[in-house]
Amino acid sequence: MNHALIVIDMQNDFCPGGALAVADGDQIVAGINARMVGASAVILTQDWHPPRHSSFASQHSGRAPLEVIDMPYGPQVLWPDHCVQGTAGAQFHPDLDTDNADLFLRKGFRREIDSYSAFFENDQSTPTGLEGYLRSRGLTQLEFVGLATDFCVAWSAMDAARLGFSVRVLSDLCRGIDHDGSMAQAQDAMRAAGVTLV
Ligand code: VGL
Ligand code: ZN
Repeated sequence: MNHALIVIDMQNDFCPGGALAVADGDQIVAGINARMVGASAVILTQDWHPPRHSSFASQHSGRAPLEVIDMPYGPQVLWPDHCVQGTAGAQFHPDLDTDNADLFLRKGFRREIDSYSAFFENDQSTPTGLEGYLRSRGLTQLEFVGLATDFCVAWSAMDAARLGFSVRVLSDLCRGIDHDGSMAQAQDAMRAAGVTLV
């Protein structure tokens, strides 16, 4: 077995009570902890935005969260301020077993560009370095869990498949935002990209 468990954005702001809460986001923590046992590597990602990040609706006058704007790198959904570096909302859910992590990967730290995927920023070309880490450790089979299914999990899983990794998304251990049909769309897109939804 050489599979890596990649846990996407299990942070307070994506859990009930957080700034960008995903329904029942906290319900998957125990299952994710259990899944860490038996993985060859555990990687935890963290959405990690500077204050006044360009994905925040608050930075665009007259715009509200969930509206879509055109950025130089393509369309961008606007979000409430969330996962600001150093804040409580950016911390992992307190019950997440972070002691098992081999690697913490932070993303979305450049003000001018968002990064849903753990592999590339939203221009789909600026790498985060995760691909090199996995390849140099010989990790070819990836399991994705976490938040949110239809954004950061889906974008990460599709990039991984495009890069040639064998990719499974464990749906029971993910929860989605599901805005405007985004959940069904993400599931179709993941399947089309060669991702196995379990
Ligand atoms: C996410 C929206 C904005 C996610 C992160 O983790 O899915 N979604 N930032
Ligand atoms: Zn974000």
